[in-house]
Amino acid sequence: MKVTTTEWENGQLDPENLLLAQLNLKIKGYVVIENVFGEAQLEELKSRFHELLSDYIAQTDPNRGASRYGMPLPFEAPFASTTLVANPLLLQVIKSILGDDVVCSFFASDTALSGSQYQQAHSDVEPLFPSDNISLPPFCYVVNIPLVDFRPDNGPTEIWPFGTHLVGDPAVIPVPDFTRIEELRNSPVGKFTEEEMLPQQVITPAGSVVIRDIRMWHRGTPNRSNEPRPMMAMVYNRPWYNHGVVEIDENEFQELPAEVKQVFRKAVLR
Ligand SMILES: O=C(O)CCC(=O)C(=O)O
Repeated sequence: MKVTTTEWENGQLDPENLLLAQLNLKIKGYVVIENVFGEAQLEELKSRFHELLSDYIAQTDPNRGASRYGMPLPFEAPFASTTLVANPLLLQVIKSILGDDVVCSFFASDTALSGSQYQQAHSDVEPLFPSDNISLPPFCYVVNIPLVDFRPDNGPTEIWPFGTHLVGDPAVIPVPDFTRIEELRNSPVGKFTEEEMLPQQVITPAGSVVIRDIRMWHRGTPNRSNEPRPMMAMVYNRPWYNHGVVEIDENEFQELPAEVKQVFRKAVLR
């Protein structure tokens, strides 16, 4: 969906667009909001990101499948800007479903390098009540920010927006185990996701924001270009749920604007 200039200036979606975002999230399990970040901010993010990624690759083996890296991000400039981590529009949408007391519990990135292959379809989380097999209301959203355009050739994320986020059956939900990708792709659920219920590619320009229910089935796809395909990954959840830990320098935390402190109030200060 596109945001109007007035909505940007007000830092609020108008009621109709807010409802549209909510319908997408609740029913399809995701929404894409375009043009959230501009060229100048993206250049700054990309330049620091590539420095960090080179260092990380030098010290770490691929950890999300071959030629694929999940890399934590430091909570500092340019990543920790208020427009990014407590963006009023994004928070308006997320809080309208998860409540005003949301917490950000994960601050990282996913990069598909040239030569990366398909992951298996997976939910990022196990069901909360595995023995009850029930469909629960939303409790956690992933916010992905593509730092380059997502094109068919450079490994865009694929999603299964057909209510997969509402499946509560642990026997069916595909797990995020990247040491057994081919085995899981060849399992009955893997075959179902690739042969019976075809996924959709998320094709969207750099600077868009993809908000997705953390339970929605998705996967990384092959990057056939010569450039890395990086995206930031943040997780916002209801306060009783945690997806990870965000670490923030204590002095830096004290300087943060109130709205950022509020969302990162559960961060570990060091
Ligand atoms: O990088 C992507 O497009 C998706 C990656 C992913 O889903 C994962 O590593 O869990």
